[in-house]
Amino acid sequence: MKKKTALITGITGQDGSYLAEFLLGKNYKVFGLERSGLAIKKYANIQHIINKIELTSADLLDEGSLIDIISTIKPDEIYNLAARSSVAESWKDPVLTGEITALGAVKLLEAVRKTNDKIKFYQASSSEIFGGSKKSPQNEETCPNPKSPYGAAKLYAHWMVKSYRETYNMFAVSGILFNHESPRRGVEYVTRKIIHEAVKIKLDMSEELRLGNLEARRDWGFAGDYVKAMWLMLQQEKPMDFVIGTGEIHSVKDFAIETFERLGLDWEKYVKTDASFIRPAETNLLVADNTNAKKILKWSPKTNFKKLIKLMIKEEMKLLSENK
Ligand code: NDP
Ligand code: GDR
Repeated sequence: MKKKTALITGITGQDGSYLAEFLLGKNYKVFGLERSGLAIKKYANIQHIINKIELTSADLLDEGSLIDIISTIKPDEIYNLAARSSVAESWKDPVLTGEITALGAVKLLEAVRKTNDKIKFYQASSSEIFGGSKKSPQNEETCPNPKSPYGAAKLYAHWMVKSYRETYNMFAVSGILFNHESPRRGVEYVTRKIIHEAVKIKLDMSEELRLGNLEARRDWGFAGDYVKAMWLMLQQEKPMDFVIGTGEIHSVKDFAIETFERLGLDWEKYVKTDASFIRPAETNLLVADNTNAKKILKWSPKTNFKKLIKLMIKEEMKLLSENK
């Protein structure tokens, strides 16, 4: 059977690296789109597979460069994971967030439509599109109501995917993913920040951890589990959007307590609140109703809250001990 070819945008990020690994395991030829013009290459997440994938440079904002790449590579599937992915940062730079996270997705959709509209297209949508939702848990029928520039940008892309699917009959779908974490998560996100700082404290490399809203709650899963759901969505007969999450919520405080306890530390001694990490707006209660994913995709999360923290601590220990 002919090898399938996939193009992943955002391959250097957390999800891109896990998805590339997963697709290599399925015998795909994997191409990764990296940002053109970057002075410093950010290959930490893909270093271990760099010889098995092909990287190609393009600008998500330059439709012509996307058309060139798609015409050359001729992918069967495209996974659009590239985005300015920080909700907190999106308040500081709403215009750039809109350009990359919203318009970037549409430029890619247009490039697909103009080159080969039979390519299957996955869009990394987000629970942030439900930020202001009055109803919880959220599923595929929940009315979107974003509460941040990032959420609004993701909703624009999400809606365009739906429009292209319905208007041009394209196999274009959005995975509405709730928070998913891993040792490859950027340290600007709260789970990795807690793990990173707590392990530094354990190793006498730091003395405190400063956090924003400790009462904020999230539905946290493991990124390694979630990339399988992305792939499954493109293997269905009919293109459909899916909500992907664990259906369980925990607070930032719960996450910190579990992390510090596991390290044998008293969290109250080290965790301080810092108003500079508090956002202009918080989301309402975001928790996934993953019924459709379980029933139709036969997908369910394998890694629970405690297991996630355990695996993140283990990797952080390794990383920081080596660099001590
Ligand atoms: P990351 O922030 O780890 O990765 C984002 C990727 O996008 C990086 O590879 C980055 O490249 C790339 N990128 C950013 N700007 C551009 C640009 N202008 N042109 C090309 N590439 C660009 O995010 P995650 O892996 O965590 O998330 C993947 C996707 O899923 C994102 O779209 C995110 O918004 C979405 N999402 C994530 C969730 C999560 O909990 N992780 C939940 C729901 C949705 P570089 O390395 O050069 O910076
Ligand atoms: P989120 O993730 O905004 O949900 O976006 P993040 O980890 O940044 O925040 C989660 C919650 O923690 C609270 N919080 C803090 N957050 C950060 N970053 N730093 C802190 O010090 C801190 N203290 C408390 C926040 O207020 C928030 O409530 C992520 C991204 O991956 C998006 O791309 C993705 O779409 C969504 O998850 C689903």
